[in-house]
Amino acid sequence: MRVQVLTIFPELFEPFLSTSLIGKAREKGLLEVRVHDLRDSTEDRHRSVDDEPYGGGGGMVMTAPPWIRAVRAASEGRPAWRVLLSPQGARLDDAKVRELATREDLVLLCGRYEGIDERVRQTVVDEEISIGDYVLSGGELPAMVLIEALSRQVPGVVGLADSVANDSFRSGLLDYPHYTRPPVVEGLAVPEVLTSGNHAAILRWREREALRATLEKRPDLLERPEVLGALTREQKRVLQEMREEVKEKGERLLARP
Ligand code: 4GX
Repeated sequence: MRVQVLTIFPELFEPFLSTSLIGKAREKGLLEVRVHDLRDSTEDRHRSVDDEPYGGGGGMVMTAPPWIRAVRAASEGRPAWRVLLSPQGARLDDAKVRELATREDLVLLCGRYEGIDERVRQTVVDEEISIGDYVLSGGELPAMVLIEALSRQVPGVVGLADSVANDSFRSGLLDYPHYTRPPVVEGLAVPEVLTSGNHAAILRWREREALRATLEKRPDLLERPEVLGALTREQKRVLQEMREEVKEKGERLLARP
């Protein structure tokens, strides 16, 4: 997969792209990332990329011509899927990451200031994506979030052990709790089953705890048809049991004099 990034701050990407999983994926040739300085697509002496908004108001707006030139140059030869990072976009989630990861060529547009001239979106953008409902100062961090999530879906980037662990999100449930040495931390012991050596029991415990974590932290996930549909009869039984437990606990608290 090839990802190209358009930004006025290319230097923000260097350490991110050379570190850990992404650095290795690039070395192995599994992932190609090219970062372009938008200013290289300007044609004036000052290499300017912004101007005052028509209609007035505070702040500056990024001008269309450098963006349009930069996107066209990046898509030349190999047609790419062009993504604008912005708070106006559709929210990024696991399904969208998997869908984007099937594309051979991506171009990510990282805007700054109050935004980009609307005609850029109209002419050279295929899709607008947001990483969440909060306002950042630029699309660079969202682009890095997207690249990191995408790289994990490229075959060979994440090791086998990790990918199996990651499958717990694939089921639509949250992950189960993890423990490592030392055996006691602040008086809290490791759940005994994890040191029992009974692998079937460990598997059952993890499945249960994944359900419990989801019910307690993200009950909304358990309302999604695709998540409910993937639960086994046993998981549905356990879930019902946990819901009754929670309900009884609530009733006991309410009945307290
Ligand atoms: N998820 N921002 C982009 C400038 C901008 C505005 C409009 C293009 C169009 C953000 C987010 C985000 C702040 C990045 C505004 N560029 N991007 N920037 N949340 O907040 O993606």
